[in-house]
Amino acid sequence: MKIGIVCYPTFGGSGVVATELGMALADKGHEVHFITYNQPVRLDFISHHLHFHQVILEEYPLFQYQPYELALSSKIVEVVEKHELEVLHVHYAIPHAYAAYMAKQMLKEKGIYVKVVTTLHGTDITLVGSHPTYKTAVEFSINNSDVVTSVSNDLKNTTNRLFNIKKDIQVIYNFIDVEKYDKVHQKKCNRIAIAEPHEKVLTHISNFRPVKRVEDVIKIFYEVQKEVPSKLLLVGEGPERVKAENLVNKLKISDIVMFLGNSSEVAKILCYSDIFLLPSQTESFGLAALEAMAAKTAVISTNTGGLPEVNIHGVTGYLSDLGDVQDMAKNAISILKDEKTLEKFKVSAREHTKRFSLENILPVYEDIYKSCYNSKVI
Ligand code: GMT
Repeated sequence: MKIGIVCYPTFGGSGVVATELGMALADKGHEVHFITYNQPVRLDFISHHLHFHQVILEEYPLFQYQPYELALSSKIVEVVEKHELEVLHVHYAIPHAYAAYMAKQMLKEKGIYVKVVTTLHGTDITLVGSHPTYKTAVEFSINNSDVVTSVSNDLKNTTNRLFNIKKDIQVIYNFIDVEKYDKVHQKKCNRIAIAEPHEKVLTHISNFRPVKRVEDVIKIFYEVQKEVPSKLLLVGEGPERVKAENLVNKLKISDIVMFLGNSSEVAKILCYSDIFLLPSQTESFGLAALEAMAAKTAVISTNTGGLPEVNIHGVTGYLSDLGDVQDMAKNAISILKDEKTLEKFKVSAREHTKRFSLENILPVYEDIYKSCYNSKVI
């Protein structure tokens, strides 16, 4: 099929899911067109089936804010028309579902009919989408998508609670290419570059926004390193980075905490890790936790949002109440206290990811595209 993918090109989870999906579809022979403002950061697969169309914004003195939705919807019209796309899959409702709706209407005027699949990812519903500033337009664009999917049952329920949604939302979990992580593990993981053999490695990966509670990550680690010799790897960039650095300095642990910045080598970094920390305020799914589990890493997280659908308490890791740093530290120590327990959690975490494998989830999206394309023109 000929599929257009609209997404954020950044390290955020929705951009990662969209990019991995596009690459997997191209690998299966579909023609995939990414439409976004930059080349997606995780786009590392070269194929003649993959295309990238950049949305360019024009400066004009009158604009305090450049109208991205306008430029995006015009670009969508151009790409759909030129490449005869059969379906558009937009990731993150704001503003992509809205821009896709506008593009669809413009195309209709030209006698071209394209179906729109919208995937809700989390903060487009929970933190931003339901804010009165955006709510009306978000609700409208969800209700006017041909198919709506969400990345967890929790996000589906939250969407139905916060908005007046008139169509069924199909839950399709985030997915993972499990084999990719196995390959990295099979190659020699140069763990000694990060930690001494007797030290454990704890990792956190995020875009360092307040919702991720990076200060809690540091507080949990502070408690853990008192009991278990260990190192903390912090991967990512964002508004909370300076606060995090200040806390590390204040607690005098800067020699055992490493800030690695943004990285597209997540699988390589995770091969060093024993425990992944995700104490988020809310998390619709927690793709970073799934990636960690695929790399045989146990997860210590909060029990918010869709996290209990991914991290199984007492099996793949532990869940705690939001902000309960002491409980999360206690749980991490209980896993790290002996090699047998640690290995048991690591193996279970890796095993559980099979449920979210690319080979299970990809056909679900393909079926949606097919039935969408074959359904009556609207
Ligand atoms: O929270 C992020 O890291 C970014 C955000 C995004 O939309 O880019 O991630 C959301 O989408 C991911 C992919 O579906 C989910 O795995 C994350 O849980 C979700 N983040 C939140 O809900 C906070």
